[in-house]
Amino acid sequence: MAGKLITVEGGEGAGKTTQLAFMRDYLERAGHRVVLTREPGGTALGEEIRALLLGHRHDGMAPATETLLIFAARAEHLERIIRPALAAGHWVLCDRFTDATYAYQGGGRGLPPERIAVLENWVQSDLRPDLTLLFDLPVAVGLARAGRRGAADRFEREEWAFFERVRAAYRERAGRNPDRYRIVAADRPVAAVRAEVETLLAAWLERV
Ligand code: Z5A
Repeated sequence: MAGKLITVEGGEGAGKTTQLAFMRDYLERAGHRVVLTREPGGTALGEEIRALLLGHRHDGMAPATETLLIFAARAEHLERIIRPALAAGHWVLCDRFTDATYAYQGGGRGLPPERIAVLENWVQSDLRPDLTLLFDLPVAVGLARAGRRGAADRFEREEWAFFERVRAAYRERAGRNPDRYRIVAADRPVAAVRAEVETLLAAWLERV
């Protein structure tokens, strides 16, 4: 595949969405066609699954159900959006991807990572992100930002320890995959985060 898959990860209120538009513009200025998308979601079916996952109609959903719904949305997303875009040589910029499943369903909910790996291998085959930016910040800072935004979704109502496990799982994965991950210190003003993102992208672009 000629295109590249770049994913952006982090806990609640990390500032991913805020920086994604800048990242798209930056990559387009570097001469790439960019498809900006998100998970769960990115397709009509995926957005319906997202509404089931984030809404409160199914509070207490079993972790296995949650994980299978996420991978169902991911399968559709890969088939309809991500693989065609990469095959056409476009760069895909995705707000969350499978690292989020390892962090939230694995770290947060306690699902064994081996189970997630089975689904990852089945649904994605050998497709993995080329680059992942992890927006890392203390849980308290992220939750305060998310709280200012309005009503909490099903994940945002979780207990504090859940978000600490999510953060730990992300950091552990980043530590084990230093070639793919770049950690962004997200607990700083928007302009400072943006400057770091630009530096990281510029350095990475020189290598690919
Ligand atoms: N999920 C999962 O469990 N498993 C999976 O495999 C996948 C997802 C793929 C998606 O919801 C949920 O799905 C997610 C995990 C789960 N959990 N939750 N909730 P989402 O997309 O709605 O949630 P999110 O990805 O966490 O988005 P977010 O909370 O909006 O975070 P964000 O995109 O990183 O932040 P933001 O929208 O850019 O900024 C949040 C607020 O902070 C906003 O008011 C900004 O103006 C402000 N902000 C942003 N940057 C800054 C800085 N630098 N300083 C101060 N204030 C800032």
